[in-house]
Amino acid sequence: MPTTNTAVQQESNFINGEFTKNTTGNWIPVYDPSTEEIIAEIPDASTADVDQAVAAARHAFDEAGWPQTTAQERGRILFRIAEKIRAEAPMLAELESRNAGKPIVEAEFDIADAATCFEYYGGLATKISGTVNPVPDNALSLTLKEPVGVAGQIIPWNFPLLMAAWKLAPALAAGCCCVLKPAEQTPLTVLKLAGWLSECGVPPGVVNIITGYGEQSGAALVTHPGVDKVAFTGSAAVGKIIMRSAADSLKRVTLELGGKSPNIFFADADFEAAIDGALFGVFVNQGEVCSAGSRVLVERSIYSKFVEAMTEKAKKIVLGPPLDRDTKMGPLVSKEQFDRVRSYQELGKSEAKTAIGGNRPKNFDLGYYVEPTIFYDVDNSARIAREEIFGPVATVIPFEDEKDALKIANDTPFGLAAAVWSRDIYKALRMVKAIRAGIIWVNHMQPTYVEAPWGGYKQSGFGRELGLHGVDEYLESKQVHINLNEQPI
Ligand code: TXE
Repeated sequence: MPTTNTAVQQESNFINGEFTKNTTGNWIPVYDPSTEEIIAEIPDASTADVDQAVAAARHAFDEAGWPQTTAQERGRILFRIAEKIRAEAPMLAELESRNAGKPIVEAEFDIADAATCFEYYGGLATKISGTVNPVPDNALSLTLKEPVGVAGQIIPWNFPLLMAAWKLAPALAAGCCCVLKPAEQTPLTVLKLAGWLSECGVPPGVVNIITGYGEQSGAALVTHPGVDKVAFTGSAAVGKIIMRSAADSLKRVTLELGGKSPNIFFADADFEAAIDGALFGVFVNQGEVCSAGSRVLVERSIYSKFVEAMTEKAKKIVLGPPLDRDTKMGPLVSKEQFDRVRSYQELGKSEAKTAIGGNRPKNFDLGYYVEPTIFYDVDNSARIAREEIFGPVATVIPFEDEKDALKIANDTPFGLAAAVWSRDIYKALRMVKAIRAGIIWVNHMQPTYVEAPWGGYKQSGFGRELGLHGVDEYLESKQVHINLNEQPI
């Protein structure tokens, strides 16, 4: 592992409104996964750095008056952040594409979505209000909504700036202060954002960014007594660790974890749209999507034709450099992810039949590229159908009828998302009601709107991001009872 390479941009933690010196002297390399080159280095933040960031956030929350700013002021700050992201969108999209390996066209969507997220919560800041409770006595009973305090936020590498927006925007709207740890693989765009916060009006300490590994700085954030709430997006394995360690100080925890989402195709669905939906559902963003439709359930009567059509269209997916506008699929984010997905591709060959893919693509000796892969005749009990692969690997499973489809769809430890494709609205809605998942699309897969809640059932976690629910997760409810009798009892 390289240490200090002066040819490479060295980034910093962002604490109390300033980029700080690397206190440990240890650097983590950040890669361009399409060339395997190091493009930057970030500090391997220590627990002392985390202490400093939490202290800054606590000061901003407890003493410097961030929660007391008016909702209008917080809203205006969020609007300014949205505008700044829009103004810098071409640069941010290029940086995101380069660092995460995602096709530039998809990175442009993500950056636009990040701006929209800040804008949405900017608007919502002035709509957060409490309630009057209909108590029976001669009294006025109120529920006040108050910010939960300092939020520790840990995000993954698949949508780097967008995930930061999903965490920061509702927290700031609610009046919370934040210490956010980006994934060690993809810290660059959120650090750019940090550099603009002051000009957008964010006071020092309200947002702090700590770079570093999960086991060190991430874990320190979760156990820190100065943190009131932890919001995490990542693997189910780390979600479980976080829940256990947050228990000691009984922190509020929200978890958005993995999935093995069923994308269900009935014979009466529009066939062409279905094929596109199946491919997009599992291959967008190289399949590095928590809601990926990685289990493709197909009704037996169209099964062979479906696998054939999916395979033919998959052959046309253009793999290439993420910055090339013709590229439809870039490399996976890291060597670790490449090795993980490659091992599932090999496992799949022994568990099912291969329609296409299963290897590293020819002519790609450099970069963490893998072939888009379709396994079929997969049994739902196979590991490739049960474990999250987080790469472009589809497992196609036949079903007999509605009852069978439902049984297979729900036979998973996860419950993040699902999609149902059918022209029969009665059947589609019966499925919608019976599937145990937090997000269900009908005749579509993957559209995500900031206005609608996002989160999972079962081992896909709990709590909701986005929409009105997203801000609720950063609020406490305070009950106030006012006696209206002039002679107190
Ligand atoms: O995730 P991790 P990884 C799934 C997906 C993928 C697998 C592994 O299946 O193949 O997870 O990816 C921080 N305390 N998802 O290893 O480790 C870490 O630094 C505190 C699904 O990258 O969960 C990073 O910031 N923090 C997922 C974040 O957690 C810790 C998106 C995610 O890393 C920590 C990503 C610890 N002990 C992966 N250990 C989704 N739901 O979208 C790590 N981290």
